[in-house]
Amino acid sequence: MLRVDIVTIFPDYFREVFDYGIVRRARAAQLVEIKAHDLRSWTADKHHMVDDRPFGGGDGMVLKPEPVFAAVRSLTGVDRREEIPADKRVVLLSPQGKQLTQELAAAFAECEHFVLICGRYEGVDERVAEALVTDEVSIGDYVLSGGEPAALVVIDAVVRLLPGALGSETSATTESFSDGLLDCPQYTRPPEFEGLRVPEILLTGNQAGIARWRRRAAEEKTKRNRPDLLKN
Ligand code: 6GU
Repeated sequence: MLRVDIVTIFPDYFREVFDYGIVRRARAAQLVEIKAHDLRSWTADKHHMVDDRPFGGGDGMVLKPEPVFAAVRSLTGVDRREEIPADKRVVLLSPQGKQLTQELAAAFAECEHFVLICGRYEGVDERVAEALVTDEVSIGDYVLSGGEPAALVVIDAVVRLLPGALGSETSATTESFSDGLLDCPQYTRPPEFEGLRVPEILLTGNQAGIARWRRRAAEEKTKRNRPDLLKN
């Protein structure tokens, strides 16, 4: 069973999002346990302060290190990166992180416990990245107001890779990027909709012809939408 702990100033944000689809099924089957924790519960002062003004000046507030270190200590038993066992990951979600890939999601899916710390866009005291976390992760080159939506993305990408999570669907679903191409286009009934026809070859039952068409269509779509995947 994979254990996932989310550390956030908005625990209620996660109230229902894990109650749908594959993630819901994986939780019901006890493949994963997901809990969202309020960062403020690890504050010691009476105002439950989680952020403060940046040293050196500037706009915005920065998440303080003490509650974040205390959260990781209480959830993992340790509060230094070097002491975190190989089967655990402590992840800081921030736009400064390395970008999430299918490969990284697969590595996360192999661990037994991971902690996701949701940053705020203004910043997190850098000592968290320097000394506490095993991975600093971004989900792409755009700015979110906080790490919470990124945590959802990471969890979805990881949970569907857990053995048994996809049920009857084939594990080939993980392979969209493994051959370096996007998935081929798919069609279903009706064969004609408002004058828009399904490619004729798909209606023939000619499996070899269909396989050739799919390969070509995947290559064309990749060239059009993701030419960067073809350049290497
Ligand atoms: Cl993980 N956090 C924020 N705030 N923005 C992001 C992101 C994360 N990944 C992409 N943009």
